[in-house]
Amino acid sequence: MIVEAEDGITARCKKRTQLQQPAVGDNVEWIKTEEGAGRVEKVLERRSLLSRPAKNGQTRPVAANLDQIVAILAVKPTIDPLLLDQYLIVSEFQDIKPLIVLNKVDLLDEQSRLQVDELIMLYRRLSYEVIEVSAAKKTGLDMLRERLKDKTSILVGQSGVGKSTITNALLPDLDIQTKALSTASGLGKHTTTSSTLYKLPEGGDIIDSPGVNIFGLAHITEQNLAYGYREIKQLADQCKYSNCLHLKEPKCAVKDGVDNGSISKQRYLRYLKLRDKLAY
Ligand SMILES: Nc1nc2c(ncn2[C@@H]2O[C@H](COP(=O)(O)OP(=O)(O)OP(=O)(O)O)[C@@H](O)[C@H]2O)c(=O)[nH]1
Ligand SMILES: [Mg+2]
Ligand SMILES: [Zn+2]
Repeated sequence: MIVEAEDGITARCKKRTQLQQPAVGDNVEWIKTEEGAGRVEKVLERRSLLSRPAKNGQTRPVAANLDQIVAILAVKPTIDPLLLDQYLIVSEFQDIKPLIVLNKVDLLDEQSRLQVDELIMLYRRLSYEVIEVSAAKKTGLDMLRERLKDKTSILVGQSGVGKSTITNALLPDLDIQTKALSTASGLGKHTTTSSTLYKLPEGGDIIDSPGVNIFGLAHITEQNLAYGYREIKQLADQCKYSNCLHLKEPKCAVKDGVDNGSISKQRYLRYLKLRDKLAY
């Protein structure tokens, strides 16, 4: 791992053997062992921590001290609302501010524009902020800069949506690797392999992360999953049973909400899908 000192000098570090695994965004105490190298001795207290599920029911830290999770969407390779919901659930659960960014708006044609508008409207109605950018054409970036200012933000989203391209566009002196999607499948191939934090010129930090599996629903219980859906959380106290999971229970305000259209059927179906994933 790379540690940056207050004076901006960086060092390639190992960690003390007994020490917990540090994550990107951690503040640490470290000692210099030789020129450009050192050892992390202590991880300082974290104000937030994202983790992902690891082997044998354990979790691995992904990023620490975040203020904001920026979920990037793009029509190419594809928009994955189920993945978006997972990011939003984690942000609700960890109480980290969410921001949705639609990248590659330059690629939208009339038909995909309509589809995307529908999706954006759904999330805006739930009070999520959605901003539109094109990292390639450099549009919408001032708004994004504004939202990133003085915060520590992580960019997440499936491989190929343009996380590294956005990072490059925000940091004039940077040139991190990005890769064209393979034309046959349109799918990304995980160009970025580890999370890296960069300092923004306007103040604040941005973390470019590798594709999709950087965090899952670690620590999320059935109840937390329901609370991760704002519209479900809002209606849940009107359900007959206080422990209602909004599946087949009678007098469920959430299912009534789906029936009368106040809750999006699509979102509810994704809730059910993620529930299945949790149980598994
Ligand atoms: N047309 C268009 N292409 C873009 C835009 N932003 C990124 N791309 C392209 O999308 C491809 C993938 O971009 P990356 O920045 O490598 O994607 P990533 O999210 O970092 O992918 P991983 O590192 O694999 O997770 C590259 O070919 C970029 O040039 C955009 O706004 N418009
Ligand atoms: Mg990348
Ligand atoms: Zn219910």
